[in-house]
Amino acid sequence: MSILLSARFHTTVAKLQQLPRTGLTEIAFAGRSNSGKSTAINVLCQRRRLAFSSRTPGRTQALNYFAIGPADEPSAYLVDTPGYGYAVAPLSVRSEWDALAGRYLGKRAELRGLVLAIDCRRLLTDLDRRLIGWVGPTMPLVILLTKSDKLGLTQRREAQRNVETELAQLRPESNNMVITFSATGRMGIEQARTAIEALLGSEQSPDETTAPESRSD
Ligand SMILES: Nc1nc2c(ncn2[C@@H]2O[C@H](COP(=O)(O)OP(=O)(O)OP(=O)(O)O)[C@@H](O)[C@H]2O)c(=O)[nH]1
Ligand SMILES: [Mg+2]
Repeated sequence: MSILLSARFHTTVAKLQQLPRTGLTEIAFAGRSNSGKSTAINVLCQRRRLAFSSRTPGRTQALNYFAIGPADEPSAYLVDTPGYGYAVAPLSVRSEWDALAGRYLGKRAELRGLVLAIDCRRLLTDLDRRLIGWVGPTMPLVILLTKSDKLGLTQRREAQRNVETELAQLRPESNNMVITFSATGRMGIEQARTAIEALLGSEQSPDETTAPESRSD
């Protein structure tokens, strides 16, 4: 069973000073407004309304933390971040994004991976490229090509190839994963869970675990 199924709401953070001080690993979900971040969290965690999804862009304005792992002792957090690029958002909202989500994504030491939601019909936009640059070349990145139910098979493959090619240019040194994903069409869900579990370091089953003395690192 995926550890993501243990997810439950933990806290909402509206200011950087409120960030948890537990030191636990965090995996952030980011992307343009309306790209399907909150919906992806819900389907990956198999919970209907864990993260709030909405037709109204800009719905998520704070960082929402979800704890995973044993109920009495969380082992990590998934963090839903506010979307960017909502064209008609007032300037004050945009600078709030920089002050909270932007600084969180660029500076948080606990952040061990970024799940980037990209609408498969829009592909990478300048704001996405800026975010990828902002988190740096060593941040593990999983891209979900969301809403893939909106495209036919040939277009889905094209979209995937397009984004993979661009990522190989943007981050040639890094291991980039691109997943054709759809919450409503139930595509790529297991693949995304496995990728996120790998980011959390929980992918190993006990019999695959290397004995500490035989580790090379
Ligand atoms: N067809 C289709 N629609 C989807 C899918 N995933 C999300 N949506 C729709 O896209 C809209 C936005 O989804 P959200 O999950 O709220 O997007 P978000 O990225 O969290 O948006 P913000 O919080 O505003 O940044 C909603 O109307 C969803 O129902 C999908 O896989 N397929
Ligand atoms: Mg959202």
